[in-house]
Amino acid sequence: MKEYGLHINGEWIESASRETFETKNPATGETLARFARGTKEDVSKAVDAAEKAFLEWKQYPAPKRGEIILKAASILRDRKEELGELVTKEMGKVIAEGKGDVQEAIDFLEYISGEGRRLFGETTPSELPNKFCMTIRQPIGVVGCITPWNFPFAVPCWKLGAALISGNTIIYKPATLTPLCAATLVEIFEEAGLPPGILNLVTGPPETVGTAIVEHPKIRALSFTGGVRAGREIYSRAARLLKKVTLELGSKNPLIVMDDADVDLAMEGVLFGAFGTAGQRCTATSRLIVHERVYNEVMGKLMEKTKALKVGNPLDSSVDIGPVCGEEQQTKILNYIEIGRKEGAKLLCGGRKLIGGENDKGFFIEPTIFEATHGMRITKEEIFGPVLSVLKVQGYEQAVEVANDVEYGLSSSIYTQDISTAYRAINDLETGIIYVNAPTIGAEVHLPFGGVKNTGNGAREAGPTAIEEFTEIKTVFIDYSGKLQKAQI
Ligand code: UN1
Repeated sequence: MKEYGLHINGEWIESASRETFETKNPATGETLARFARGTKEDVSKAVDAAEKAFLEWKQYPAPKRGEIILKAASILRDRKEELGELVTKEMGKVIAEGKGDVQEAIDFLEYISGEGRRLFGETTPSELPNKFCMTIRQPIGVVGCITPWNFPFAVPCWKLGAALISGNTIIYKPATLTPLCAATLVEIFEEAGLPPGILNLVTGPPETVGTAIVEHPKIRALSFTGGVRAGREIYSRAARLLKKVTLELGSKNPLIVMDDADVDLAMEGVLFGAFGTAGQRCTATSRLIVHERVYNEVMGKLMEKTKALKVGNPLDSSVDIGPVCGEEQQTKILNYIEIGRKEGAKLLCGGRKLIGGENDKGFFIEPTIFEATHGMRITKEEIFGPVLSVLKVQGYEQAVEVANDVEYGLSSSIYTQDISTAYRAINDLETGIIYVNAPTIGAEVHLPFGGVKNTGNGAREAGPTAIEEFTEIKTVFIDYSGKLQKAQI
């Protein structure tokens, strides 16, 4: 079995604890590799290396940094099939989506490599003669990137790519469920020519490695994607050190089907949105809000299509839904299903884990649909699994009211043929991302990604906004008048 250490200053080293942990295939239970369990001391060591490397990396011309990132993208492209399989084996999403995860990483790295030739500042006239004003973007220094397991290539690349092009050096802590994808990504950046010390990988549990990153005074910025509870903890601890923090947290994404919708199209969207990645996307459709006039038609079609979904080993290309990512996830999801039952939601299909034979080795849950009432916990809390709550509404106003009445605001969707309704929804739905006639998942990398309310703190990853997270603006005044000129006086 492969063993990995921590990657610090360009070398694979043992952790100070000498302890290890394993990563397993959630479909089969097979152990994939063993990893070093990092400690606070290891994080400090990584920060020392990153601090030193920063001195050189920040002087490296940004277009040259872009070339390394582009090279990493091309290695990912050459190895897409194999890496897609790795995602599927370690995280459990079906193989087409495993490759999609890698493709999203490629897309973003290609996109952000070009930012090396932009990193635009602004120029503006001065209020005084013979004086010039502009802004430039500068890197922050050593930054911490803490990433989730659900997109083990795409989401890390959003963060690492943007941090690197901006000239920062990185302490990278991947989720403990997907360290093999992370280590492979680090190897790829190294192969692409990234000098030592710039990207340091410290694997290990959030309580030790995560906390050490959050509390290390020399890590000036943090980028975190994960649960809302952890996000709150990170934000408050980092606040004491006045760190710059980007948070991408929970969601409860609604998909509205209006009475004039193309119902067949909408049902395809719901199926992909709710059960793609076994519902383990920040963007997953977790609430289906249906106009009463099409309710029966929607439910009939939805049940029929959901019952036809095949759950199983995600490497089998005929499978629609793979396992959820580990026992903890499975327990949490099953617990929510139980909560739904107890609070009186009507279980329309699914609701169980798959048992017997090969199923016992993995963590499979049937696609589950509840007919629910707005306000139940299953309609308000993030479940992060293949569980959909359906809510019947009387019309547009109520649909929007229900859609917005949650603490989160990442993604939303409306199916309607009416252009006015579509534009009203674009205006009215309180989310950072909205889709018209498409499900809540599937954002493209050259547009900003992020949410409002408790989904985060308003920062946007990906797109042209990606670099904001990782740069400081410096304001420059150049006075060539040869005399002291006093602004405002
Ligand atoms: C996530 O779930 O954290 O929009 C990211 C999507 C993907 C990214 C999801 N492109 O569904």
